[in-house]
Amino acid sequence: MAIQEIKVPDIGNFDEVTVIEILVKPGDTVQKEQSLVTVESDKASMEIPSSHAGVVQELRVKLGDKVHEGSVLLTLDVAKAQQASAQNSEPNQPPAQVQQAQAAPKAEAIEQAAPAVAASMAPPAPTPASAAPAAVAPAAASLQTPHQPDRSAQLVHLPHASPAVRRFARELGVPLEEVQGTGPKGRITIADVQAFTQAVMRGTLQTRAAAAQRATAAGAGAGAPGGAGLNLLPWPQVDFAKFGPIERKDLSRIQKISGANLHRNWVMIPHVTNHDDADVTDLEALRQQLNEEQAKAGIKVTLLAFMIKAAVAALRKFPQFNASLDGEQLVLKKYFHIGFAADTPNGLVVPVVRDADQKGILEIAQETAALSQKAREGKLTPADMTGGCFSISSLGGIGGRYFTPIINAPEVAILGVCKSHTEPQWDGQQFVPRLMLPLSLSWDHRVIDGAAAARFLVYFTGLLADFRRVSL
Ligand code: CAO
Repeated sequence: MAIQEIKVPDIGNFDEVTVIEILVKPGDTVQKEQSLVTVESDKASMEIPSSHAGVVQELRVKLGDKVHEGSVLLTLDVAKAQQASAQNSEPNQPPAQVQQAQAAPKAEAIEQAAPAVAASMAPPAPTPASAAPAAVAPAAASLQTPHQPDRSAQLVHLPHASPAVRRFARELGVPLEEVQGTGPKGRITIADVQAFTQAVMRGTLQTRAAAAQRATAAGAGAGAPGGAGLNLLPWPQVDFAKFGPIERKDLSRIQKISGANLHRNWVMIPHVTNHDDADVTDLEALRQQLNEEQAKAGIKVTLLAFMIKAAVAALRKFPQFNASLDGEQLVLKKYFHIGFAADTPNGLVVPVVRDADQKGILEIAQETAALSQKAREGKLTPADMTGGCFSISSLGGIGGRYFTPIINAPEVAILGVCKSHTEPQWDGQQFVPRLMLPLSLSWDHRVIDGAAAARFLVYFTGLLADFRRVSL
């Protein structure tokens, strides 16, 4: 017997989290990366994967326990897993169909435990009561439970759903206890949560919380408020196969999670996007020179590193961009962690370069390259993706002119970047060819005014046009 203690890994900025679900029991065989427990801070939740394969010997935590990095969750007999895998590789294996049937539950668990939890660790967007846009806030709010449920009751009476479904519901603000499960043994599936949301949006169903709110409003003689509910048409139900051949494909886990986060952010944050072009002719010459110098060291500098550095300078000058809304307060950050959107085969993730103010261009370039690689391999940890202050979404390596990036809550602004191109610019006497970089800045109008956004973008483009100013 070889016993291995499985401990809580680095969980980012969370000092202490609460165990809200235990997903295994003594005697269970677990795979490496399989989820063992779900933990929750006051703002986010995540699953803790196993660092080893093995058979669970002893649970060292129970529901409601507080744990931190290094806390022992359970012990595993890793030798048993090795024996099992050795046996599996021996002849006399069962026929293929039987093997598949046996492997199915494991595969599901591993899928749930995929390491990138970009969006699930992003704290939910704060929803201040005062400034939310009237047209959308009530619909979104109708999915929320107004009162924090009794915590001990929540821990004991968990609805029958997998952690992934539970998290998906939490992100949409869906009260799981009101959702009818259609899976095996009444298990609630992602589709059930989606159906619940659609029914609420269509108005054919209302949550108990919304019903209670309406009853209160009616009792107070308020009547139906004009702005309540989006009152949208039902989502079109189309039999696509009627029109031609089709194929159905499940969304990836990251797509489901990031989709729910993007949807929430897009609906709940009043976005405005400003566009401008930066003259990066001189910066591009500097970048190429640096790349020639650094070729031997294997360091490649792209515009992204310069933009991260320029973003730090702009955030310093305009601190309301380095902020988050918390109820009726603005949290102004004194640190500079810059996220960048990375396109991966499984979907969009946003790794974060920490303390970018304390790093040089070469160090940032190396770090973004390493984080991008990790992202594409699905190896980012929650710590790699949390704590961002401001994000950059660069489509510059692909093309296009401008787009309207969605703010990565609880941040209040994001910069979209497209491909630079040479075009004639008037220098006061004549047109000269200059390399221009299209930029799009989306900002949260609850926190930032149009004039401040324009100043931010003018300042930012000025930095890229004359990068020496970054150090001023
Ligand atoms: N203009 C012109 N060329 C650019 C450029 C720009 N703005 N930005 C990058 N390039 C060039 C690079 O210099 C590089 O060229 P060479 O190979 O000739 O040197 C090439 O484009 C590829 O760059 P890259 O994309 O690999 O590197 P990056 O540091 O610029 O970006 C990353 C890294 C992770 C941001 C990027 O790979 C990525 O995933 N972008 C997509 C982000 C995304 O999906 N955003 C949308 C979010 S909303 O859905």
